[in-house]
Formats: sequence, structure tokens, C-alpha cells
Amino acid sequence: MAAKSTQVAIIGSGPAGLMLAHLLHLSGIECIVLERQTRSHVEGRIRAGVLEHGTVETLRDAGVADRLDREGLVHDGFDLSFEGDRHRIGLKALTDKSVTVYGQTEITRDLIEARLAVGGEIVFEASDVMPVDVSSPRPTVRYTHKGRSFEMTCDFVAGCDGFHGVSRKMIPQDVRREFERVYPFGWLGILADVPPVADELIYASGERGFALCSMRSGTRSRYYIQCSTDEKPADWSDDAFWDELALRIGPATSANLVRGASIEKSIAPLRSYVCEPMRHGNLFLAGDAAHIVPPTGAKGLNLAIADVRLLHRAFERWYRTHNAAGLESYSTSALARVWKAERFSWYLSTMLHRFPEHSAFERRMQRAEFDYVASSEAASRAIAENYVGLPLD
Ligand code: RFL
Ligand code: PHB
Repeated sequence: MAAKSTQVAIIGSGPAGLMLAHLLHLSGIECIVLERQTRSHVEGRIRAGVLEHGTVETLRDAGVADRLDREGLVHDGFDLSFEGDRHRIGLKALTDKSVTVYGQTEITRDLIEARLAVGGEIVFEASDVMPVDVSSPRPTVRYTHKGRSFEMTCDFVAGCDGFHGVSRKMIPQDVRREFERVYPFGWLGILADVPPVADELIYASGERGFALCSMRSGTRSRYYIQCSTDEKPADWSDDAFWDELALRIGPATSANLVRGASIEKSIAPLRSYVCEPMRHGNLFLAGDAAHIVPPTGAKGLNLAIADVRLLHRAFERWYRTHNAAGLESYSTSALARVWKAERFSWYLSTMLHRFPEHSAFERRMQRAEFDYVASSEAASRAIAENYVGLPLD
């Protein structure tokens, strides 16, 4: 067993782990990132697309936003559509802030590049990663890499290993509280090199179910349709997808729809989930390892960045002054923001999807909610301020 040592052991090289590694590097704190997958797998995962105002600022302050500033698309609003009726949420007009469309794939690439450029370590294809003794002052993370076993001692373990990771399970069951809502549908998403149907995102709710028109650039579109949980991407030909999307967004919008071959097609289940607390001893959870939101509010990646921003500050304070206040308050502070994003994502998901168990009454409730938002600046502003992101700590 080979011995290693570092200050912060980071498990997972998604946006949370990579951003934390970068922020720690800027503060002169040593860390090693352990990632189960290959670099190309991590860089190829198509996921989030919308960055909150504060996420963009955080990336900028950390000096990793050059390409984001060049290639990101600044959006001042988005559309809600309900059975063909459209209402624009004017983000800029209502909050004086905007969001930026920039793929998670690009953020991941930028952060991996930034880390490798400063000689930082990311151990890709680390298997059997296992944090042990997380309650002791000097925890250990065991792992295997290229057939060799390693034992890495550290001051802190940052569990950034997503929903299916190992870190959360290190919090004993009698300490951990889990809150969960699994939705009875998923999102089938496709990526295609065709110009987007509109300049801004459209969240559409109709009799046939929900659809989202998004994009990655002026020539690359990302579309989603609500599907049932037992469907597989292979059940959907490209033609079937485009036909269904056209029906869901209605004739006026689909008149501008450009179809093309999909370059990716996948199904994501929808779930709301929170684990409390987000800290146990010297183990700190961040991002999807601690919480999941349904993608309807575009909050997941943004929450991951907000968590590590807070966690980085706590570590920095500890290493600079041996003041543990930030470490002590991390879980409570992060969870306060997490629950608000959970509420918003659940609210938008509930308003816009077709639920198999819903009766005509619930559909009328959804209609009334949409009509209210469309007629009330206050209600529209409430959506806008959540969408651009609630204030960071
Ligand atoms: P990640 O990205 O899942 O990264 C976790 C990393 O940990 C690794 N790992 C392990 N490594 C070592 N040992 C183990 N035992 C390990 N187990 C796991 C994994 O390989 C992986 O590399 O979590 P992180 O960093 O917390 O980031 C969270 C975001 O990825 C996620 O919240 C977003 O993608 C959610 N999301 C969206 N978020 C937004 O903010 N805006 C959006 O527009 C948005 N759209 C979406 C989304 C997620 C989607 N899917 C597929 C779930 C759209 C979709 C369709
Ligand atoms: C995306 O472009 O992938 C996307 C955009 C907005 C969402 C979810 C996903 O709410």
C-alpha cells in the first residue's frame, strides 16, 4: 500500500470538485482530486446549460471565465408557455441581472485545463475510493490506481462525488437525514447541430407533457421532452423526437424549428433530494453528493458552485487563522440556500409537467398558476429572482 498525503482530499471531478480544487490552489492549500472515470468521460457528459449571475461572477473572480466571457450567451429573459399561451419572464428588467448559457461540458473542460496548467493533480480512473476515519483529526482515503493501492492521509475530505458517490454513505445512518421526492417521469434530451428555435429558452407545458427548448450556441440546440420513467433513448428515433417536440411547443413556435441528426440522446430521471447535515467530522459534502434538484429550474450546477465557494472560504479561514467558525457553520449555511433552490425547482416542475396522478382539478391549478404569473409583475419577479440566483452568502 503506497502512502500519500495532502491537506484536502477531493473525491469527484465534476464541477464541485474541480472548482473547489481551483479555489484551494488560489489560496495555496494543497489538494488531490480522485475521479472514478476517465478524463474524456468527465468532459463528455452533457448536462447543465444555464449559469446564474453569481456562478458567472464566481468563475470570473477565480480567473477561469475567459472562454465563458467570449462564448457564453447572455440571456435577459426566458419564456413560459402554457397550452400555447406565452409569457416572457424578463430577468434583466425584473432583477437587473441575467443568466449565461454555457454548457457544463465547457466549464468542466476549462477547470480541468486550469488545474493541469498549474501542475495540480487529478487522479482519473481511481477505483475503490473509500474515505475512512472521517471523524478523526487525520482522515484517510484509500483507493486503487493502475493496479496499485494507495492510502492518502489528509486534514479534510471533500465529498464532491455526485448522487451515486461513496462520501455521503460515510455519514452514519443515525446521524443522516434524507428528504426525497421522486417524480413519476423523466426528461429525454437531445443535442443537435441546428440553430435554436428561438433566441431565448422556452419552458412549455401542454396536454402532451412538458418540453424545453434550450441551446448551447447559435448553431447547437438542446431540447428536452418529458417522458415516462420506463422509456429508453433507443425507443425514440430522431424523427419521433422532433415530431413530439413540435406538437408540444405548438404550431406558432415549431414553424421555426430546424430538425437535424441528434449527436446525443439521453434520459434523466427527475428527483428532489437533500441530505442533512452536509458535514460529518472532517468530511464535507458539496454539490449533487448532498442534494439533487429536478432540472426545471436549472439549479443543480449552480448549487454545486455555491457550496464550494462557501466550503473554500471555510477551509481558507481555518488554514489562515485556525478559526473553525466557517467549518462549523458550513452545513447550516449551505442548506439554507439549498432548500430555497429545492423549493423553486419543485415549484416550477410542479407547475409545468403532466403528472399521471393529476385530475382535471390539478390541471386547472397549474393553469391558474400560469395565468397568475402572467398577470402579476410580483409573481414574475419572484420567478426571475430565483432563476438568476438568490444572493450568495
Ligand atoms: P457531478 O457532476 O455528478 O460530479 C461527481 C463526480 O464524482 C465522480 N464520482 C466518483 N469519483 C471517485 N470515486 C467515486 N466513488 C465516485 N463516484 C462518483 C463522478 O464520476 C463525477 O465525475 O456532481 P457535482 O460536481 O456536484 O455537479 C453537479 C452537476 O453536475 C449537476 O447538478 C447538474 O448537471 C444538474 N443539471 C443542471 N444544473 C444547472 O445548474 N443548470 C442546468 O441547466 C442543469 N441542467 C442538469 C441539467 C442535470 C441533468 N442531468 C443529466 C441529471 C440537465 C440534465 C439533463
Ligand atoms: C440545458 O440547456 O441543458 C438546460 C437549460 C435549462 C434547464 C435545464 C437544462 O432548466
